[in-house]
Formats: sequence, structure tokens, C-alpha cells
Amino acid sequence: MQPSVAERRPQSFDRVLSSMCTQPHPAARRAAERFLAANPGDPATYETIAELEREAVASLAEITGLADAVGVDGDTEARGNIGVRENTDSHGDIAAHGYVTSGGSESNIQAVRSARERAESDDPVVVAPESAHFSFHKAASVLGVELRTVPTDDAGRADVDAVAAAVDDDVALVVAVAGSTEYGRVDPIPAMADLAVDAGVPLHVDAAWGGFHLPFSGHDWGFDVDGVETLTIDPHKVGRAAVPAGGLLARDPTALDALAVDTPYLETASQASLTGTRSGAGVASAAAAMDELWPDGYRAEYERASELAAWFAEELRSRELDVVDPELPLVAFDLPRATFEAVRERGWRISRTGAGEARVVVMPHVTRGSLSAFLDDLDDLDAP
Ligand code: 0PR
Repeated sequence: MQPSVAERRPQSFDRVLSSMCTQPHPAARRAAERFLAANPGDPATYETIAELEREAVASLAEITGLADAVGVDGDTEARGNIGVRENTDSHGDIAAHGYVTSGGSESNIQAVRSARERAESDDPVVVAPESAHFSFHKAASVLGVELRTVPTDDAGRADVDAVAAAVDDDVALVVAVAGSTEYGRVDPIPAMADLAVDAGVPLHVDAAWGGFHLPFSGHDWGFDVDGVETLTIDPHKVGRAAVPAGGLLARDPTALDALAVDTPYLETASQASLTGTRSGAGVASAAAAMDELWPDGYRAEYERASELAAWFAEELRSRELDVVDPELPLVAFDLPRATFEAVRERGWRISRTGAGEARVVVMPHVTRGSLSAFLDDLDDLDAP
């Protein structure tokens, strides 16, 4: 007989090496529980969660360079001006620059939807590198747009010439990835943004996973790059919020206005989110996590995870395994199929890239201790 739900415990993170989910920060966990029943989709009824969403969006705006780009500084008064679309009516002059989504997939679908709504072509096309997350395929399917994928270079980054060659009059959006799902690669965003500006189309940056590392990595990736118009960044990944908490941000409020539908029987006039009822737990935990961790906590985690990824890559190389040089803290490496299956047998939760490499995502719960234990198992399996 199955044990009851109350008797069951969630999977331990000890051996989870390929996931982009992690343990929420304790403050995020507490905030999630307090706001479990609040619905940010109805901000005129659930005012506190609406306020927390504005704060979460304001934090995301700082992290991604949007606050600087639109000239909003960090004080509370000014932060109100960078709120969410739904609150426009109840808060008069609030500019609408983003909202907390259910995750990277919703953010990417909405970015494509916004571009489609504003496209001139009747047959709009989205150009994306083949490294783009599968949510863009969902977006294309749901929205009836063509997804034109272009090859990446040998290092797994978008090939700018290939992107340029794919852009024609039907293109409504160019997508760049800042921290790819399989290899943690960051596309050449300034060059792609130049190209998009020249073509007169917006550039969307998918930093769902990379966004909380990139402020410290030296890359040009966010709204300080002209031409970056919308951006995905997920608090429920490296941001250490509870699931579900994604982020969609837009430089220009009209990008979110294009998503708004009228909401006749709510006390707010319109709603730009894809889902109706949304998770108050996700929103509150995102606000709490960023309050606790931006910027010092995220910087410390970036440094810890990067050092650990470099150490792990070296350890793998010393065992004569081919390793893809990590750019952000994600290590892909060749592992014979039998070994891959044997380590999974031992309880390691590890997945493969499309090309078959094993991948380890150095998330906050992944430690030197867990990676050492994994390497011990590799050695043990290798022993005659
Ligand atoms: N964009 C990028 C670059 C991503 O890596 C992901 C998810 C998304 C968008 C979509 O985000 P949501 O899943 O929040 O909608 N990347 C991981 C993946 O597909 C998601 C994941 C997370 C998978 C935890 C497994 C897991 O245990 O591989």
C-alpha cells in the first residue's frame, strides 16, 4: 500500500546534480508559506502581495540593469514606478516594466506573444539559436509563429553571421540566450543587439538560469545593452525563491501593454500575465529571497559555484574525461553510457545534453562534499 501523502517526504537534494531547482532560501520558504493563499492576479483584492510583486520587479530591474536604463534609482518612492501592469489603475502613474511569471517558459512565451502582437508581418518569424530552450518551440506552436533556429558556433554560442543571415522582413523577434540550459553558454549579446537594432526588431534575452550569476561575471547581457527589449530571469532557479517564480521584464511598457486583456469584473482594468490566478507563494518568496541576497549573497554564490565548477572540471580532466570548459557554473563532460547509467543506479540524479554529455549544474545545494562523493563513485566504478 502507498504511504499517505503526510508520510511522504520530498526528494533530498543531496544527489541532485542536473536540476535547475534548488532549496529555497529560509526567508523565501517562510514568505511562501505566509502568502500561500494570496492571488497576485487580483491585485485590488490582495494588496500586500501586489506590493511585494512591485518590490520583486524592482529588484529584478536592478539586477538586470533595467532600473539604470530607465533612470530609476533604488529608493522606495522611485521603485514604485517600475511596478507591474495590473496595478496601473490602482496606482495611477506606475510604469509597467514586468511581472512575476510561473517560470522561464511563461516568460519566453509571453515575450514571443508580445513581439507577435507588435509585428508588422502577417507571418511573423522568431529567430533563435538552436541552443534556445524548448519553451520557444512551445511558444511557436501555441502562437502560430515560425521558429527559425540557427546553428551555434563550436563553443555552443549563437553564430552572429548565421543569425544575421536568418533575419528578413518577416522577423518579429531575435532571441539570445544568456546561460544556455545544456552548456551554460552566453551568446554574444551586444553583437546580436546591434543586429536587431539595424533590422528594427526587438532582442529578447533568456537569462532564466544565468540571470542571477551574470551581474558578477563580466558579461554584457542585460538592459545596459541597447536593443535588449525584453528579458527572462527566474527567481526560482539561482535566485533561491520557491517554485513557481519566474520573471519577465520589458524596457518599454508598451511591450507589456501588448499583452494586456480587459478584466471587466475585477477592480483593476486589465491583466498582462498569461495565467490568471497566480502563486502568492512564488511572488512573496521571490521578493524575500532578493531582499536577503541581492547583491552580496548572489555574488558570494556566483564565486562559490564558479570555483567549484572549475575544480570539478579539473578533477574530471585528471580522470581523462573530456570536459566542456565551463563559462557559468555548469559542467558538461563525456561519460561512457554504461558509467552514466551506473551512477544513476547509485542514486545520482544526472541528465545528458542532446549530444550525450553528462551535465552537472552547480546550484546552491551542490557542494564540494557532494561532488567529491560523486567522483568517488566514478573512481569506484572505474576500478577493475
Ligand atoms: N530558459 C532556460 C535557459 C532554461 O534553462 C529553462 C529551464 C527555461 C527557460 C524554462 O524555465 P521553466 O522550466 O521555469 O519554465 N531549464 C531547465 C530544463 O529544462 C528546467 C529544469 C529545472 C529542468 C529543474 C529540470 C529540473 O529538475 O532543463
